[in-house]
Amino acid sequence: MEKPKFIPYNRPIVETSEVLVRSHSFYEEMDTRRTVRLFSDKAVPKKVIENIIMTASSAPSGAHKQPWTFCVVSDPKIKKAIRIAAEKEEYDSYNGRMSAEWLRDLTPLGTDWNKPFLEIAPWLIIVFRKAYDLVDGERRRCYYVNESVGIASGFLLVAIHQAGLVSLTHTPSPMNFLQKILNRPENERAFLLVPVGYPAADADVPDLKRKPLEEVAVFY
Ligand code: IYR
Repeated sequence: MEKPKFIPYNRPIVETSEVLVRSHSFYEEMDTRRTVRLFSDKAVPKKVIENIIMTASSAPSGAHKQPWTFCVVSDPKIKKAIRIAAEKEEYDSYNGRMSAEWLRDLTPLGTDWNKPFLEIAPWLIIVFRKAYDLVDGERRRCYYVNESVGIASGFLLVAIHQAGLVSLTHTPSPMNFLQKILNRPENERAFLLVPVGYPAADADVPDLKRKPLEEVAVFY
């Protein structure tokens, strides 16, 4: 076995009073994040997308395999192909595949099978998870892939919000059409589709309330 190489962890210690301030102000900032479905077509520089992807890719992952690929689409022809394929699946889902309970649960969100944001948002980031790694054509294991890619996707959403942009976690189901349209290798599976951009001038969001601490945490 190779000896592991360690380096000092020397991020400066933050005073507890300052930790309190920072944790509260970050919570307040994150609490203003909303899933937005009405996008502006206003351009966003590619460098911004590169920065938020590097933030996402800084997430922890099983055995540090970073089992993800972020596919980024701005080409209108590819966006259109994705929209057509996604709306076909969504139409079938909303008209028979989803249960009555599921449809009822979605009523407050006002969603339906129409997905215009797939063409309007300047960027689509499609997160792929790697079921396994392919190194010179050989299979190598990845670990806790769903957990790892879920955490990286969370980082991605935080980075988008922090930059001042909006996003939406879109999960057309089934999603294998994305693997085909984007010509991904056999080890990659579509995980999440995240349009990124500025909100439309008239964007509105459902009037949702978040659960209070007592409902989401138990202290022992
Ligand atoms: N994937 C569909 C349906 C949908 C499902 C859930 I759970 C949501 O929170 C929102 C939508 C769609 O994107 O419309």
